[in-house]
Amino acid sequence: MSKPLSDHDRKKQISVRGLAGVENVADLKKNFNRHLHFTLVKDRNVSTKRDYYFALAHTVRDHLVGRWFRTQQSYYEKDPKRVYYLSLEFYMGRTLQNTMVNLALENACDEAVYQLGLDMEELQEMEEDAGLGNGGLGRLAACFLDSMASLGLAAYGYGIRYEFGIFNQKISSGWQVEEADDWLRYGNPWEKARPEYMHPVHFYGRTEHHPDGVKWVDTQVVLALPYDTPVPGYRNNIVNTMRLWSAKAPCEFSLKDFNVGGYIQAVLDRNLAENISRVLYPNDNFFEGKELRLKQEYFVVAATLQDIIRRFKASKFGSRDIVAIQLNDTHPALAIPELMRVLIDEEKLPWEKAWDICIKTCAYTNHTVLPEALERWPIDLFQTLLPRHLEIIYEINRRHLERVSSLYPGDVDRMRRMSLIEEGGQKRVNMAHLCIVGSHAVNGVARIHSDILKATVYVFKHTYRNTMLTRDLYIHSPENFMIFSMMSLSFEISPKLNRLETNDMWPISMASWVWNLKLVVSDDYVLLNSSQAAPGYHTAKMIIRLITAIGEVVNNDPVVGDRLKVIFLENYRVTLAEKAIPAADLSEQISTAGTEASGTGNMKFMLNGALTIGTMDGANVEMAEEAGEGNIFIFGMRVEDVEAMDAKGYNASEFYNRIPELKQAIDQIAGGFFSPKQPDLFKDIVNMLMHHDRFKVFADYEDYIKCQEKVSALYKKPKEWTKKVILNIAGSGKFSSDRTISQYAREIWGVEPTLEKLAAPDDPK
Ligand code: D6G
Repeated sequence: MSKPLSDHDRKKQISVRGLAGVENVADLKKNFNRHLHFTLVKDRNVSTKRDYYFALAHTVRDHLVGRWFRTQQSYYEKDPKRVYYLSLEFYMGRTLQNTMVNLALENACDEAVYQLGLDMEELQEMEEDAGLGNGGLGRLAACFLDSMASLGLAAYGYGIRYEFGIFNQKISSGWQVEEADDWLRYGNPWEKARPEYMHPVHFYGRTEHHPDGVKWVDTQVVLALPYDTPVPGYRNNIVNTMRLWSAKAPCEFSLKDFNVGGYIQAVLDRNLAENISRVLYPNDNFFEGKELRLKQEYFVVAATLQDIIRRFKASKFGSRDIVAIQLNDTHPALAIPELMRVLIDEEKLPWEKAWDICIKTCAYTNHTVLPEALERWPIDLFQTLLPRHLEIIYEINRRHLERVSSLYPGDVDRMRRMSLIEEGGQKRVNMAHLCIVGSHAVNGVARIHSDILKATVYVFKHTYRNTMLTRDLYIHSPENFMIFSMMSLSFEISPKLNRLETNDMWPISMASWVWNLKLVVSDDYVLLNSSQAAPGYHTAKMIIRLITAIGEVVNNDPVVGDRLKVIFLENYRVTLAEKAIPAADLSEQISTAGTEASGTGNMKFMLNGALTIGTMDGANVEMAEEAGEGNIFIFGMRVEDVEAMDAKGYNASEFYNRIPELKQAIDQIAGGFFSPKQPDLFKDIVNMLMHHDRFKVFADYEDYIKCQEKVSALYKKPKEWTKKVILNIAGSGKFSSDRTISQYAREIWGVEPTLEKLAAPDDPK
């Protein structure tokens, strides 16, 4: 089928990677052929590239099985404290290469695939991304799973097995168009359904208060069917589990319709229940407030807690210690009232005891301070969907406000600010407040973000001695990006390092990779943009349209067209990031100070050899510290400057009228220079920038341009540029998710990374 590597390329590859592991090659080939024959039921005359990918995936997966059993068995034998990472998103990307790397099978697989006359890269390209996330929050969860396994923690990821992940983006005539991400269409070789661990999840109904406790009755039931995906640690033979729930209608679903002769309708209606796990909400940093989303949030929490309690009761030393539950943002915040409901209504524990367990168990990671992102669910929706949970939330709030009022008698304003229930207009539950009150630890995702959070959480901290706001940073950067980066280091940086002794070295250029994409490349500069707009976010879509419009004009300009290209890479996702990030020279991290909690791309670019132009925001602050301020291009307002400007009042026209180039750029956008056929196409963007720009971007414009001039000057001195690149890479070690997870383990979860290695099982022969 494919073109194998040339002998020259293969020798080059072997000389870079070494030949370790070749002893497995014969077994791998045998198992590959066995899977092609018996699992795929294909012979080589009719096999497609996808069949070959599946045969390879199954061959590699076989090596996980023994390790997975042994790891899970050892957890039952040793009974360590379990850590549960609850997240509505796990942005995993592809699995094949990561598994081969972590099991040290990569060289042997490369060789086996080569001997079979196939091309490894082509097979890898057949794997669908598991795009069960929007961006940083979901990618963080995926990296954390990797690190928890690599550090030997008895950890689990729990989430939803969305049938459709983040949409596929197509650019059509310059506009974003969304297509459904049918990632499971050809099957997923990495998951295993576990119907024996199915749990019921209840919705709607009403509560009955009896002398012996509260009953939640007349509910509608949906079943949660788990699918397990193995999560291998890095070369330690440990394999943890990511368990994702899929919604199944029970057999008796809509039976009343059946009784009146509506059998067909009753079967068709099963879809309504099963819609719960149908699709990921494509909103990043934005609260949409849809009922189906609240159902998803309760669905994952209710199924997961039943599983946690089942495992807790089955464990050998059961009562020895509680478990740790980490809430990835407020999305799984219902874990708090659900744990209270189970402990009180089902396990019959008194409130105080249940609350003590709840606080000790739960910890909360905040991901943003932007008000439009904060989850505030209307009380009416809660009352209908989760009536018992609303009662519990009211009781948590009653006790909480009693405590506030005893500490601050008469301080009504404080009570209002700290309440879990927001009054005024539509009554809502503030999920962040619920998490802060119901957890023993709250953390932000970068030091500056934790500092900003303190202002919000401060009041809570004084009310609850057990509410710890972590002072230290929790910065994350994916382990596997690091491995990919090491690959690009060996291929790209080492020639560069060699050339350090000469005068003709040049910073890594995107050109080689972009050429591979068969894009037209200029000799001098390529400006790459890649992003996705939430389908309902008009401004974001217009910004994408503006970028493509600028590209249409600039790329065809007779003067600059051959020296500067503006390219929009469509469908940004994990696999695209893995290619584009190591290819970049300059990373722009230009959020208005105080608005980006951490960022994740910033650290990945740093680690992969790009220099940064950025504001003092999110992780940029610590990147500057680690690389040295002289090795990063910092510009713009600091948080204090932004606050001062807010106090004084921001006036975009002042900057527009004072800075001629800014005025020219805005006038060109407004006057149709980039959209000659529709001159007013970008009027909304211009109007926003001139009159309602809460990010105040014009205020940073002048400093940004000055800073870009410094970037350009340095780019002309390749030796100095490269030195800074090396200092950045050297300084990026702190941003490893292994370090982050070690810190979470010790400071929040009360567990020690074991760094244990299990003995290898016999590999499949
Ligand atoms: C995973 C791995 C498998 C294990 C199963 C159940 O599928 O080896 O038996 O999980 O583990 P528990 O949920 O009982 O811990």
